[in-house]
Formats: sequence, C-alpha cells, structure tokens
Amino acid sequence: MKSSVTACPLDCYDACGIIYDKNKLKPFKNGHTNGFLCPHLNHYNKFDRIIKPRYKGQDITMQEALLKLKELLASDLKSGILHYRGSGNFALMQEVTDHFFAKLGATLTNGSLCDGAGAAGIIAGRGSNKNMPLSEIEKSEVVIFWGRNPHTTSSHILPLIKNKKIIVIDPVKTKIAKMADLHVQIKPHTDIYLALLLSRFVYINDNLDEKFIEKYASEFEEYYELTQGVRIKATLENIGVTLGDIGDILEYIIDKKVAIVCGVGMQKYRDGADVMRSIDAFAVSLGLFAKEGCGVAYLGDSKEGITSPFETKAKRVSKVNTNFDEFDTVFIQGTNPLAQMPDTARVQNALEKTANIVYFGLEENETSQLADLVIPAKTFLEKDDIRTSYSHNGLMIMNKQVESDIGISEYDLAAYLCKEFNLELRPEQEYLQHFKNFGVKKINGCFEVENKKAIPYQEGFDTSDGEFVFLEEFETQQSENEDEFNLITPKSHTSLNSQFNRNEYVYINSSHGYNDGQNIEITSENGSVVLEVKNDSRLRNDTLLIYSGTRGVNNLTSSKHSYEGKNAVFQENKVKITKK
Ligand SMILES: Nc1nc2c(c(=O)[nH]1)N[C@H]1C(S)=C(S)[C@@H](COP(=O)(O)OP(=O)(O)OC[C@H]3O[C@@H](n4cnc5c(=O)[nH]c(N)nc54)[C@H](O)[C@@H]3O)O[C@H]1N2
Ligand SMILES: Nc1nc2c(c(=O)[nH]1)N[C@H]1C(S)=C(S)[C@@H](COP(=O)(O)OP(=O)(O)OC[C@H]3O[C@@H](n4cnc5c(=O)[nH]c(N)nc54)[C@H](O)[C@@H]3O)O[C@H]1N2
Ligand code: SF4
Ligand SMILES: [Mo]
Repeated sequence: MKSSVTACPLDCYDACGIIYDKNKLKPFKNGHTNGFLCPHLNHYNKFDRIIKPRYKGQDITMQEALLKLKELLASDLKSGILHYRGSGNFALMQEVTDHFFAKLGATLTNGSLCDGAGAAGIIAGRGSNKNMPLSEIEKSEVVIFWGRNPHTTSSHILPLIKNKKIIVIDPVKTKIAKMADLHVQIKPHTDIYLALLLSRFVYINDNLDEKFIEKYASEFEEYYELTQGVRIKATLENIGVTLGDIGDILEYIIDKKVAIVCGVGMQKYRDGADVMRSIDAFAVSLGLFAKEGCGVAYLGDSKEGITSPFETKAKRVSKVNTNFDEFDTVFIQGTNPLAQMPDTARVQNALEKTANIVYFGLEENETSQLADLVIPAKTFLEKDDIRTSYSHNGLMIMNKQVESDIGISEYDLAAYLCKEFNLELRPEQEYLQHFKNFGVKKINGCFEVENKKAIPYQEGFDTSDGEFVFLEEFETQQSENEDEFNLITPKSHTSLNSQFNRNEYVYINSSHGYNDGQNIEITSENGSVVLEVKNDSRLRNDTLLIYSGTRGVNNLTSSKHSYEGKNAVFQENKVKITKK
C-alpha cells in the first residue's frame, strides 16, 4: 500500500491535505489545513453513492456499461457528441476524458458557471490572473473580505487572520461580518460604486501611492475623472453605505499591509468583470501590488504555472446556455447541470429532447435521474490523482488509498475508450509524473507549484507596457421596483453546491411579516419556485437569499452571459413574491 497521504478532491478554495488512517479521514496537522477538515469531509463516508451502472433504469455490469457507451459514441456523427464536464472533483487527471473526446472529434465546452466574469476583469486590468496566495494573506495587517464568506467556503483562512483588522463588504451579516471591525452591508450589485468612490477618496485625501502609480498606473488621472461621474450623496444612500463607512475603511487601511480577499459573490452579474476590475483599481490606487502581505486574492487560476499534457483542442460550446438537444449524445461528467446551470426550465427542456444522456458521477441527483446511461465514478480514495488550489500554491499528491469494486476511474474509462477507438493515450503514471514535475519542495516542507509566485507583479503588470489598464466606462444599475427583491444565491455550509446535504429554504428579513414554515412562491422573468420561509435578521430588507444547491433555485436565474468572461449571471434577475 502507498503512503497514506492524499488531499480533498472537492471544488473548494482550501484543497486540504488528508491522511487516510484505518478507514478514517484525518487532516494534516501542519500547513494550512491546520488540523481540521470541514463538514463535507468529516462525514464523507455517510453520503450515499451510486453503486451500479444502469441503462434505461436497469442495473447492468460495468462491462456492459462500457460496451453501451462505446456503441453510443460509435453510432454518432462525431459532431453530434458533447462532452460536458464540471469540477465536482477538482483534480488534474479528471481532464483525461477531455483528451479522449477531443481526439474523437466531439464537442467540448468553454465559459464558466463560477468565476469567469471576475477573472476576465482581472485579466483586463492586469494582463493576467495571478493570485495572492494564503501564505501572503497571513502576512497582512488588515483583511477586507469582499463578497467572500470564509466560514462557509474557505474556513482554513480563519486561523491565519486572527488578530488582524477585518473589514467585510457583504449584503449579508455573515459570521465573519459579525466578528469584523467594520461590516458594510452593501446593497447587492452595487459594489462597483463603492469601489469607484473608494478610489476617488484615496485621491482626494492624498493617499495615492504616487510612486507606484507613476510607474505602473499612469492613467490614474483619467480613471479619477471616471470616478467623478458617481454622485456621492445619492449613490451612498442607494447602496446602503455612509460617508462614515468610507472614512473608516480608509482609516483602517492607509499605510497598512492590506489583503483584499474577494469571492465570487459580487461578480455573479452581467457586469461582473467591471466590478472586479474596479476593486483591483482601488488596490492599485493604494499600491497594494508587488508588496509583501498586500494584494487582491480571488478565486485564482488553479492551473497557473502548469501546462496540460492532454490534447484538448476541440470545437467548444458555452457551459452557460448549452443547447444539449443539438447533440445526439451528451456525456456529463462531475457535474449536475440540471440543478446547477442557470435557467433550469431551459436546461430540462433541452436535456429531455437529447437522444442519449450519459451521466458519469458519484451520486444520484436530478441529472442522473434523467440520464439513459449511468456510470458510477470512483471516489478520490480509490484512484491516483494530483491537485492544485485556487487559493494556495500547493501541489497536492492524491495517492490511491483503497481498492474497490465500485465504479471506474476517469483514466480507466478514457483508456478503454481510447483503445476501442484507436486513439493515443500514454500510461497513467506518465501523466501523473508530468504534473508532479511542476512541483518543488519548499523549505517549510510544502510541495508547491514552482512557477506560482507568492508575490506576483513585482516587475509590473502583464499588460503590453507593464501598466494597469483602468476601466473607461461602467454600466449604471437600474434600481428595482418596490415589490422586487435582489436574489442572492451564495454557498451553503452543509452542501458543496448540489452534493451532500442540500438546503431547502428561502431566507427573508422578518420585516416582511412572513412566518417561518410558510410556503411562498418566488418568481422571476425565467420561472418560479415554491419554498419554505425562514426569517433571517442577517438580511437586508431588499434581498432574498436561496443557497446554491437548493432544489429549484435556478428556475429563477437567467442563462444570459456576463458581458465579459462568458460566465453565468446567477444574481442578475430580480424576483417577486407571487403567492403566499
Ligand atoms: N460549504 C461550501 N463551500 C464551498 C462551496 C459550497 O457550495 N459549499 N462551493 C465552492 C465553490 S464552487 C466556489 S466557487 C466557492 C465560492 O465561495 P465564495 O466566494 O465565498 O462565494 P459565495 O458563497 O457564492 O458568495 C460569497 C459572499 O458574497 C456575498 N454576496 C452576494 N452578492 C453580493 C454582492 O452583490 N456584493 C457583495 N459584496 N457580496 C455579495 C454573499 O452574501 C456571500 O456571503 O466556494 C467553494 N466552497
Ligand atoms: N444558483 C446558483 N447556481 C450555481 C451557483 C450559485 O452560487 N448559485 N454556483 C455555481 C458554481 S460557482 C459552480 S462551480 C457550479 C457547480 O456545479 P456542479 O459542477 O454541478 O457541482 P455539484 O453540484 O457539486 O456537482 C458535482 C458532481 O460531481 C460528481 N463527482 C464528484 N466527484 C467525482 C469524481 O471523482 N468523478 C466524477 N466523474 N464525478 C464526480 C458528483 O456526483 C456531483 O454530481 O454551480 C454553479 N451554480
Ligand atoms: S475545506 Fe474544502 S478542501 Fe478542505 S476538506 Fe472541506 S471541502 Fe475539502
Ligand atoms: Mo464555483
């Protein structure tokens, strides 16, 4: 048996190191995992998984399932095959199926359900998306959590920020907001105004980092003019921020090491790229780049510093508004589109018209229920893999821990198909070694991606002239009608999107007079859902909250794309309460 060391495979900032010991999952004591895991991994063995393959509702053997799959893929025109893969397992070998499908001539996807808008904004400003890692956040004096909910989505940051000043910008009074030195309970989708005003006040108060600006952001004067387009009093009143808040934020951060730790919360909108870029510009005004303990952290590019050994050049369609019914066979891996894509009615309609749906995953959900052919996957304990993180620089080896008769690994599935279709595939260990070669052992014992810098942009930004590119215009938000709410759909503590224990409520401020336990119907221009009410004093009056993973939440969301970044816009639609 190999070393007992592995890592959590889930789509999560923390990418925790795990020790497998006598059937138990234990956290690494050292390193950022800090001796604790989270509810998902602490109860990993308790969750049901799919045991047997099935076709049209009948259990079949794995051998029969593979033959069936081969038959489906052989009988199609290759242009009629779509490979739709999500990141239910975030490890690097998961992409091996992309290699098979690309070589076969099938269609793959692009775009994002997650962080694409924010990433596009970062790239537009800085020329690349290089993240501030956890190890640098640890060195800061002040942390601003901007649209990030660390207690739920990235709890391993918490031990690192003890004794720091904390500022939270979030429409919800989250746990971190309750603990913070300052909580700005901003109206959803108005962060761009706050960011523009912060940059403006940095200038007015003479707090600009002149040296940095001169060298790396010489267009700041023009940007300042853009910020002057925001009417101060009316805007602040509308977005729920006071001049005092702005003064306090600046007082806390001037001349300090500041980490602005952003999540996906404030970019789930059509102009999400601009929101993120305006936050970056605020950091630029203070010269927060290229210095120890300073910077902007976001959901970084987990593949930064790594190249893929897989050949995945293919025709691609968007993940956001995919027309499944334009394909004869759709192979769905590591994702639950029927719950997690926007505009569920559209997705359902398209999938129902698709001739053959194959679901390759770990557990039953809306998508597996609709699929014709269901192929169970192996868990991360039953296969070799390796992963990176979108929050730290670690390269985490995931050694297989147990043998199991259930399921098939992504590599073995791809190897079977490549062999049957005469396509090239190298041995599994060669690919694993390819990824390992990007790692280097650091003095502290951590294995990290060698080319991922702790402090990026020390020689300027990655734009053509090394300078930051500021926004030149921005979209003015329409204010909602009296009977409309902003819908926010953040992550739940008990589920990982639609995996594990899914939430089932709609949360509302008690000022609206609904009773706990009462069912209400919520409607948007895309559809409606009936959910049980929970009164919640953490919310603003103008906001309804339904967690990601709640059944029906995406009946309400739109499958439009963000203007930049080809991202889903889960919080663009306003909603109404239509039936009590
Ligand atoms: N427990 C758990 N952990 C997870 C996940 C999970 O489902 N469950 N999912 C994983 C995945 S896929 C991802 S992408 C990450 C995401 O993790 P986070 O980046 O933390 O994302 P969210 O929870 O969607 O949103 C974060 C915060 O943004 C706030 N927010 C919403 N709208 C706005 C707004 O307009 N402005 C501002 N300023 N804030 C806003 C929400 O109230 C929430 O507190 O988490 C990962 N980790
Ligand atoms: N309303 C709303 N919708 C959202 C979001 C939101 O905040 N609000 N968040 C969006 C975001 S950020 C994301 S990232 C997406 C996530 O959406 P999805 O990618 O659909 O994520 P999950 O719902 O966690 O489904 C992951 C699936 O992966 C499968 N799986 C797990 N491990 C393995 C494995 O090793 N092999 C294989 N083959 N399968 C495996 C599981 O069975 C599970 O069905 O949802 C998006 N949808
Ligand atoms: S915090 Fe994230 S990476 Fe760590 S065990 Fe939980 S889901 Fe896995
Ligand atoms: Mo995500």
